[in-house]
Amino acid sequence: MTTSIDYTEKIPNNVDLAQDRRLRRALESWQPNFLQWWKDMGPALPTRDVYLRTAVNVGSEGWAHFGHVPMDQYRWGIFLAQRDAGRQIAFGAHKGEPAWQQVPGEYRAELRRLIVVQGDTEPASVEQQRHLGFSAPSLLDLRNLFQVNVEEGRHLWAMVYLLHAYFGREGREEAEELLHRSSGSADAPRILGAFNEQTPDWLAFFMFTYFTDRDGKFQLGTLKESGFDPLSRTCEFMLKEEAHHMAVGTTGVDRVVERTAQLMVEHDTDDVRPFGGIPLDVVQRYLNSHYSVSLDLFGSETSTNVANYFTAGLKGRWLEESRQDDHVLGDGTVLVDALLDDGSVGRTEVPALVGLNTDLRHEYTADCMNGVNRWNRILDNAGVGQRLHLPSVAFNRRVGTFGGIAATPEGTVISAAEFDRRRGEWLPTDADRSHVRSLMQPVLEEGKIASWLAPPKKGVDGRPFEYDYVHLA
Ligand code: BYC
Ligand code: FE
Ligand code: FE
Repeated sequence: MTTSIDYTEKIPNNVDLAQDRRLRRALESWQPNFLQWWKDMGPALPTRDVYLRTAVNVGSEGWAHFGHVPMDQYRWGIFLAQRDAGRQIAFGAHKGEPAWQQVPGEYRAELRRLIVVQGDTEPASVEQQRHLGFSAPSLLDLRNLFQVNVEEGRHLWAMVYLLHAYFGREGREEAEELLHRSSGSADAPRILGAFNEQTPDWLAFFMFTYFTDRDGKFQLGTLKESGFDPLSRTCEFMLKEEAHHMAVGTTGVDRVVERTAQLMVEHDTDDVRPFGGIPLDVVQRYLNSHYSVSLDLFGSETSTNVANYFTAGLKGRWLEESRQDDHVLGDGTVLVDALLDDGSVGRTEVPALVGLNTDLRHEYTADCMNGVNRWNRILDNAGVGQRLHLPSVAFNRRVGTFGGIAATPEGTVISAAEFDRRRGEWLPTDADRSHVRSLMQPVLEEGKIASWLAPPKKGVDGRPFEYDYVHLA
């Protein structure tokens, strides 16, 4: 196999689709359904073309090509990282065996489930972000939104390829279902909670790409370890694209915080609303909301599902190979977040295998801290004394140990009544949302930027900020 991608095919790919007529035909018959879905549920703002990157090579250097393309002609394709012929399974009961090139029959259902859950999130995020184009704060931001959207569409292709290529008729049915469920739908919602929430404004979009795409980074990281080699190679390449999505979130929140701090200093007040800014306490409440909803995406603190996935060799740990243990976890223990007997939030010891959701969630939290530290540095440099914080693992949870209790952002367990009373201190209020919404006036002139955030430090692909990144229809 080469690392470069065949663009002469109807479906660009580096998996030799030309050699497999049945698979190619199946995917080519799914393609119009995907395009119809994109038209119905994808970006609603009409555009002529957008300055997008398209993958041209899965190798380590020069993998993307940039150019203006009409979005509905984006070349969504199937790109797997290069195969390592000697790859062995790194963990679980099959540790040391050659990685699987076909689905092991005994794990078929579990593997399909993991791929479907992963695949379900990708189109969901496009649906959630569908209307944001109408309120973009600059052309560059608009372009970044669309870049994220087309790539999430491609991530759907990545999972649909696996379903079609390795799961027969059931796989094809699941691929259809991925286009039928939809975010927020009453009768056919998306599978995971966070993907049925709304992304009503750009602060929510930046928080989503920071916190929720970051769940993507960590989940894909564990699936990259999978003994099922095609899944591993698919996820490896998806992670490359994922880095940009998270950068959009990181720099987006950077720019909001920078602008807010600037207005606070300039006007010597915390209430920057009259000056077209977003107050820091509103930023904190959005952060609290997106972080806690994203923590739910890791599942329960203890889970036999995840223990089974690991032992079966389907889903590893974050950076599995750098872990200093036997990679089987037959008898180890770990500390997981728990509600202690005295009613406080703490940690308790459980067998390592059942604690793997928590293991991953802890990796995620440590990574999230980097953003918070970075935003606090921006505040510090501007001479502002306030700081942003990650709320407690027990705050505002729906899934797992803390799903049934109420806790403050500091992690003190309180009554449901008190939580309801004080909710507006901690989670976005209607007033917060309507203030943010009032700021969401589109700024779509080259080189111009909305009032509520600082301009980006640099453009895309060496272009300046002032550039025609998007041609509107
Ligand atoms: N909402 O045993 P448990 C991304 C269910 S993001 C609703 O603890 P498990 C992206 C669970 O299904 C990455 N239900 O869960 C980001 C189970 O149901 P059953 C997405 C939930 O199985 C931005 C039950 O509760 N990828 O790529 O250990 C833009 C018991 O749960 C939720 C993946 O998630 C929830 N939040 O782990 C675009 C990777 N959580 O079986 C894209 C694949 C749990 O009792 N998925 N439940 O009926 C997995 O690895 C696992 O399914 C999970 C949960 C980590 C999600
Ligand atoms: Fe994705
Ligand atoms: Fe993403």
